[in-house]
Amino acid sequence: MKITAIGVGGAGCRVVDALWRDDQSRDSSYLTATRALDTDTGSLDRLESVPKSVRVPFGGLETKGTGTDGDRVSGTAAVNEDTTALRRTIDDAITSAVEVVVVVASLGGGTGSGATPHLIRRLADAYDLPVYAVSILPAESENAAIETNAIDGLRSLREVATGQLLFDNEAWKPSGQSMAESRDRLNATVAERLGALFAAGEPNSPDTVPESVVDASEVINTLAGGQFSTIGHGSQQVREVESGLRSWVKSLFDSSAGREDVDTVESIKAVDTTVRRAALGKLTLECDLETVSRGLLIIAGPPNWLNRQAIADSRGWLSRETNAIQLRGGDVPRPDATHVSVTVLLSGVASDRISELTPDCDYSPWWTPPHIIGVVARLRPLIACGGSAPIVFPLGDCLSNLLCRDWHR
Ligand SMILES: Nc1nc2c(ncn2[C@@H]2O[C@H](COP(=O)(O)OP(=O)(O)OP(=O)(O)O)[C@@H](O)[C@H]2O)c(=O)[nH]1
Ligand SMILES: [Mg+2]
Repeated sequence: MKITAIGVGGAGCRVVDALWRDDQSRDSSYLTATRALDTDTGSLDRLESVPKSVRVPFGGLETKGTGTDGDRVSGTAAVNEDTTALRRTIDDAITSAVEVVVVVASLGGGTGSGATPHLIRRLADAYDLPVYAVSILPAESENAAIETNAIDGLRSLREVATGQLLFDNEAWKPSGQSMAESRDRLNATVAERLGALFAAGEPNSPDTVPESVVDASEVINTLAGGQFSTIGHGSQQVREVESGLRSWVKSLFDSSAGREDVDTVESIKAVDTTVRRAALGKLTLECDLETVSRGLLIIAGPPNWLNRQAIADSRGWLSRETNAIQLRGGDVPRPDATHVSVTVLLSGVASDRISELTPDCDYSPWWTPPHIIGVVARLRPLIACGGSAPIVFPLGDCLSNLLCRDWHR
């Protein structure tokens, strides 16, 4: 799928920088354009990969080019100060090829939390495209102001973003390491998972045709399962790594390169264990698998390792494991791959971490089991009394609860 990726604030820009490297490392590109937007000019200068031309400072009067120091209100003032310039740079980044816009920010930061919801609101108003936030949550050991930023950021983004893909620093930051020490690894992890998702539908090799293509609509429909989504990833090496020269020479003389005979039992095992590793391993946001409302399972690897029956069985397993109402799937044959790699997108998830941060909000979509149980519970008095008189009240109640998406509490 073709995306425009916009980073906001220090962490957001660094993740987009890592996404840029991920995109460059792939055979075909999913990134149509990038923008790195920050109130801190020094932080923009220190990015490693995105071209200087896409690094855009904003809010210079408000922040003097040194960031907001965690002040969310200042982040909002900064974005309002430069609306026209930001609008212009984003307009240039959203061409007709773009299918989805992704805005990455850490919700703990003043710039990320304060500016991102305003940017997304404007994007959503201006373009008929899904606009997803990639929201980075702070580690619990950070200060209270950072946590408050995250809480306010989550609430604001809920109103404006088409959905949020979460990454939880708390779960991923190795204990005993500072954020400065660990952030490159964390950002590479986010980029790897997002990249695997966005690159899945991009053509790899003219000789290999997927059984089931993952196009943008598969991702968009899966993300429509609810406000919060999480990504799992797993891989298993199934072939020796060959030097670039050796594999090039081999591909010149051997038209069946990448299509070696593969033991069926081995290939079934590889798919099966890698799918389990992706779904049961560490997700970008830990969640209760039973709360997933929609899922997407992407299995990539050397063509002969993508055993059809194993893929179908794994999909069945994931469907049972999650109770997902819809579970999509696709395969990505890669003749040069040395690994079977699995990416799972799970959406509409409920998570303890989100409940801790925003205990009074229920983000799950209205058709999920807790809501349906809530409706039945509320209708029970009506059914029990069997009368028509009280009908207005329970129905009115249900309708108002449906509108505020909070009816099982
Ligand atoms: N995953 C990840 N988290 C980061 C990174 N840098 C900072 N953080 C976390 O993100 C929060 C701070 O966000 P930043 O992006 O640095 O802040 P900002 O949006 O630039 O806002 P201000 O600097 O306050 O104006 C804290 O919770 C940090 O621990 C990073 O590169 N990756
Ligand atoms: Mg900053």
